[in-house]
Amino acid sequence: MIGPRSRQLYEQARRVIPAGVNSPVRAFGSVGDTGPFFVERAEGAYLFDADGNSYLDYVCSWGPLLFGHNPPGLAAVLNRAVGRGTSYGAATGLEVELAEKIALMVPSIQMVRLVNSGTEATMSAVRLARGFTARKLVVKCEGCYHGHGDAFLVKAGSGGATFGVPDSAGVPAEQSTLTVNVPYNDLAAMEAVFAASGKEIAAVILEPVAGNMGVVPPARGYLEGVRRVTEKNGALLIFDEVISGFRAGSGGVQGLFGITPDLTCLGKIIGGGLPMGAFGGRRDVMEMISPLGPVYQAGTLAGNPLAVSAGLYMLRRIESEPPYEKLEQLGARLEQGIRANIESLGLKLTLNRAGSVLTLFFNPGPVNDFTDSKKSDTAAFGRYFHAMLEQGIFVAPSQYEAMFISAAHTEQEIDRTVEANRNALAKATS
Ligand code: HOZ
Repeated sequence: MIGPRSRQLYEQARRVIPAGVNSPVRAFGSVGDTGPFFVERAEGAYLFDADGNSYLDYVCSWGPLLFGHNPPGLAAVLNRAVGRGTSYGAATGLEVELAEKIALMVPSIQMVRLVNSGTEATMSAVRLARGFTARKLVVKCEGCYHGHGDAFLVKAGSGGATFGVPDSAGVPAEQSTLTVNVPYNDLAAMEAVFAASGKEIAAVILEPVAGNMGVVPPARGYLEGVRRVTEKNGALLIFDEVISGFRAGSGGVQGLFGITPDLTCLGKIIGGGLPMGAFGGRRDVMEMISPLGPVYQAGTLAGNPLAVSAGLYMLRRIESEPPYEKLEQLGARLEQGIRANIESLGLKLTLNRAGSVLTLFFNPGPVNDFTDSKKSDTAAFGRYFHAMLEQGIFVAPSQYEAMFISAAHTEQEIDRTVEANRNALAKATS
């Protein structure tokens, strides 16, 4: 399915870009050696590559495209914004409107800073937590991924898990010792870390629904328990809702579960497909940021008017046309179809779903943490990935990622996906 033009671009790309890609998982490296297809354009639920192939897209730019590619009206919004200049390095009314909307929609956010990516958001949130608490340690969960800041590349999910380098070279050992890892969904382990080092822990950061070891929802009571233990010990709780923010619901996972973290990291959907992240939360904590307080954080392109315009488009559309019921229906339909395929083929695979994100693990399961997730048969996943691609369906090229459904997907496309899934499973497991 990887056509001659894509192959040629890949050859060219590899000469000037490491592995030919600007983000590791895109290289398709863990699912074989074909190299990736190269995208030319996208519309609705579809990607079109340089060879004229189309793909029903379940990567959706890894999450931002809640309403699909090039949703109606966004191009006009961006064209108007371009006409007013692409970057000012100065404050705008648009930023105020976006910040007010975020604060209205995300329950825990009283103040928010806009940055350029989810990685910037998590790095800044951790610095802020350390500055606020005057403590050093950060607790994260094995297999959670919080971008590529040094503090997080210890037992990291996503590309780290995909390529078997969860602990990155280039992160000084001294830095790694400040990050404490615990298994996801294991409250006893979290409590034990606090019992041992509670006075040194600045923050716990976690994905309230994990999405980067594949999708792993929180066990009943887990998030509530983490909230309790952090509060009791004076540590901040940081929810990384870069994936789940505005996807799990307009208030993210925290809105669904009624849990109030101290800080929240956002990205993806708030940029509407343009580069943007944000971190926000308690007013007393956020007021520690420069120039109000001593914690430094800045950015030339932060609050960029194009990204902010795209973000406002997304949040306004969420308000006027909430997509969550439809996304849940599509997610449930896909889940039922895949489960029926697994059963009729007599396979032992695990499907985890949280609303419009899901992962099919080549693993009998259950998958509740990174140890479980890593038991997956990644070779079989690679065969499955290519068998889906041959049928014109693009799922993430890694076992340790999520499938994203957008509101541009339809029931017919879900049904086509279920049929392709059956063929691909039969092929991948024979
Ligand atoms: N680390 C991202 C997925 N969790 C991949 C980003 C990309 O390749 O665009």
